[in-house]
This record gives sequence, C-alpha cells and structure tokens, in this order.
Amino acid sequence: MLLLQFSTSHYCRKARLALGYKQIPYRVENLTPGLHILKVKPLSGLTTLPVLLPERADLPSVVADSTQIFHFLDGYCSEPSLSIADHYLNAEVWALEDWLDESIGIAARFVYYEFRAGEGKAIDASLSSQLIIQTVRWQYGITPERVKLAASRLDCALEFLASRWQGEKYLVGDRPTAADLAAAALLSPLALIPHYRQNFPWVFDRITQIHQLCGEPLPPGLEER
Ligand SMILES: N[C@@H](CCC(=O)N[C@@H](CS)C(=O)NCC(=O)O)C(=O)O
Repeated sequence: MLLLQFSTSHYCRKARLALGYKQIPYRVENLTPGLHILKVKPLSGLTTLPVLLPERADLPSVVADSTQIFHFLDGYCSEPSLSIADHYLNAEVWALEDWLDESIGIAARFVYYEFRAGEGKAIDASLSSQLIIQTVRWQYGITPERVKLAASRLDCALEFLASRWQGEKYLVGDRPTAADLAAAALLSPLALIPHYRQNFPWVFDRITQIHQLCGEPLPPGLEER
C-alpha cells in the first residue's frame, strides 16, 4: 500500500497510526503542499491528504480522507479492529471519531499555527518556516478571533476527554478504537505548546502510549520521552 501524505500533517499521522496498529506494511510518498493538488485531485477529486492507494486489483484504487481510510482498513484487516462489536458503543466510537476529525483536529491546527507564528516562533524562526506558517494561516483563514474560538473548543474537548482517558483506559470500551487513534493523532500538535503540556499532562501520556502501541514515532515535542 502507498500512503500519499504531508510528512508533518496530523491527519496523515492519524492514517499512519491505523496502519501501524494493524501492522499493515506500507510505503509513504511525501508530497509538497500546493503542488500536491496536481497529483491528488485527479485521483480522489479532493485536495486533502492523506490518500491511501491500496495497489491491489481486487481493492479500491484510491481511498481518500483519514476516516474513510480507517473504515477501509477495518474491512481489509479485521483484527485488531478499530470498531467495537456492540452496536451502541460502536456508534459512539464513530461519532467521537467524526467529532475529533471534523472539529477538534481543525481547532488543534488553528491553535498550533497561531502558536508557531507568535509565542512559539523560536521553534523555527527561519524565513522559509515562517513563510510556510503564514501561508497555512492564510489558506485556512486562521485569524486571532477564530483561534480564540478554537482554543475554547479545545478546552471543552479536553474536559470531556479527561473524563474518559483519565478515568478509564480508552475513550470507549476496554480497548483502543478509532476514537483513541484519532484523538492521539489530532491532538498531537499541542505537544509543542507549553500551556497544554503543563495543564493536561495526561493527554500526552496517552498520546505517547497510543503511538507506542501503533509503532509510530512520537510527534514533535514528545520524542525525547
Ligand atoms: N477530514 C480530512 C482532513 C484532511 C486535511 O485537512 N488535510 C490537510 C493537511 S493536515 C490537507 O490536505 N490540506 C491541503 C488542502 O486542503 O489543500 C481527513 O480526515 O482526511
């Protein structure tokens, strides 16, 4: 299988966690932001990564969107499953996965790029890096007002996740599911931000554990642990 990705994207990390969790061998092709559209749009009709190419005649030729990749991988390799056999619990898994994907991953992106452009500029103050950060901010419409809303959305999410990840071991049920893998990937950009590291250390313990379980290298900010 071939995963088309941006090496630093938290949504691409999400796809890698699932591939790793299921121990499916795969290769990656890192695309250049902007130019990626020339390759991706004809394949999927979308402009976003990750895109998975299963590269087998009996399988779909293209699976685009990290949530669709999760579903595809669950069908391709049923164990370990990203789902739960119980119908109601499974509905909760996929509702959480969708919320994390459509809302929390985007909020994390907003807060992360605001941090990298301001307080966290020293992480890489080079002109090229700051240019990329400013381009991303423009592309996604990241303004201080929208960052404030994103930060309050994250506070709400972390309060909810605390009730699950801190108390029980996993977000739904007694083993990892699509919801845990999505949360581990989509909250990973916060690992570089001192506010989150200081106030929510349990988030980063769980992110670390899930990455280890999936055989995926830790995200920036957690590597040395
Ligand atoms: N819901 C999508 C979101 C993916 C996404 O936002 N990917 C970003 C990178 S983090 C992207 O490809 N952006 C480029 C673009 O929108 O042109 C998924 O889960 O795959």
